[in-house]
Amino acid sequence: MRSLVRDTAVAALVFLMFSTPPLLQGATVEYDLTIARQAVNITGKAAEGMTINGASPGPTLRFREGDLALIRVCNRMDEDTSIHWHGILVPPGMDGVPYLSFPPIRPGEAFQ
Ligand SMILES: [Cu+2]
Repeated sequence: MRSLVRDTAVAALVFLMFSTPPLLQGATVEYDLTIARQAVNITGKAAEGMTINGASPGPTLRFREGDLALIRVCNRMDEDTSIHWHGILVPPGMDGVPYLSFPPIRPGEAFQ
């Protein structure tokens, strides 16, 4: 009887080990992005353009699988805007398609 209990417990443990996906726990990676309209010079001729953190294109955001991304986007322009995370699986209310899946970021406001 004792052997049956032990064997059952071992079988249950093995089942749990192989039936649950590995838990990916990464770091919380935070970025602050500020969208603004300012002078840019990409082609050798100065012009006004949209920048992210003062540059165009904006910074490269780096994550590892399992990380939790915490991104704050601040709109310093005088019109609505957003950042669309095209091709990246994010919750629908955070994918940055204004008027479709979430309201745009109003001038002077931020979204996190
Ligand atoms: Cu898209």
